[in-house]
Amino acid sequence: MRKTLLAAGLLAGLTAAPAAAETIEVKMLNKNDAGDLMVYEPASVSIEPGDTVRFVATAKGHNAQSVKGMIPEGADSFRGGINQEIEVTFEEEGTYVYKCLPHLYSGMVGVVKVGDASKNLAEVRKKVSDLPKQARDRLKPLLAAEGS
Ligand SMILES: [Cu+2]
Repeated sequence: MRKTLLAAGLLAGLTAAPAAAETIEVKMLNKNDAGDLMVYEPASVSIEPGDTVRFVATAKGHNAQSVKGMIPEGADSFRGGINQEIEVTFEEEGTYVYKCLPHLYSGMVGVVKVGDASKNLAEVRKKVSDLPKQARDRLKPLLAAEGS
């Protein structure tokens, strides 16, 4: 009897537990298969709070760092060094824009959408105009998908 209760309790605990956190890889590339230069691949990822993105230095000379004013309020900024593989765990829901510092003018930007990405999307879109043209051109379609 005691054993049965214990097993039932364990089972209830398991079903109530949130899905295990995942780690998603984003490659830093000089060129992707489509021929685009200085890109993150994939350029946009959708994850859940608590998930981690690993920025992989597949090609040399790149980094990944959050763009000021283009992450949710209260979220931690992040900054990897050049050629540094970093792992960032995203806790706050919303849209995060990040860049490669040496290649921002070549449009090397990416987006991480965490949970309800629409939360700060309006604020993020307002800041797009502050970026260089090639970064704006890359970002606009990435930020358009949310439909709000
Ligand atoms: Cu780069």
